[in-house]
Amino acid sequence: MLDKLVIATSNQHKLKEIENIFKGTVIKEILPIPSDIGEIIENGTTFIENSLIKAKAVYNYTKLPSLADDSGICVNALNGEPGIYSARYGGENLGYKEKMQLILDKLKNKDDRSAYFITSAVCVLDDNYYIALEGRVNGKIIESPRGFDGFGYDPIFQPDRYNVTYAEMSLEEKNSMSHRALAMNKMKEILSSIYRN
Ligand code: ITT
Repeated sequence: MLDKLVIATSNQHKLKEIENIFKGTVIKEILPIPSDIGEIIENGTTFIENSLIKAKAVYNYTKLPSLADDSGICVNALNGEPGIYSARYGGENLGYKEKMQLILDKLKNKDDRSAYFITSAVCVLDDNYYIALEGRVNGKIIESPRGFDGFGYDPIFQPDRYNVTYAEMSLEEKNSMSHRALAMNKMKEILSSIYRN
């Protein structure tokens, strides 16, 4: 058993999705990020670098195994934008309705609306050991937002082989196939094999 795992995110939606995936596994207790940790500067140039920065910062502060998630949406016709800048796209203070509109405006007159969501997950276990992996789901940007569940860019993203957006799925449905679920389920398997006894 792993006694405690800190989820190194200040995004409550992500925390909820991750808790839902890890409940009832080899992890006894899931802890949120300490409220007094201060700002963690995500100045990496890739998703993996940023999740390592977050997981290491929380591990160094708590000295407990820490799991971070850096994720985003990448639109192929926009050269992968917003990508690692998904949370800051169009400016930190711009709401998600406006951020989504920005993408929709930039895609006007473009034939290729393909996009993907990616999660890079890093779990720092101790001073010498971390696990890093990714989950990715391909799909497309629809013409206008649909659905009210989820968060962020969920209302404009429709995964391949589905006719609903992420925001039209329940938490359980999104967690059965999302980029975050793919990454976190792999992480769950690895942690289970390490901490089985
Ligand atoms: P932490 O860094 O504290 O984990 P954050 O929200 O800043 O929280 P990221 O740096 O990974 O997280 O930024 C990811 C952004 O990408 C996030 O704010 C959303 O806008 C978007 N995003 C990530 N996963 C998403 C999902 O499942 N559905 C919709 N949007 C998502």
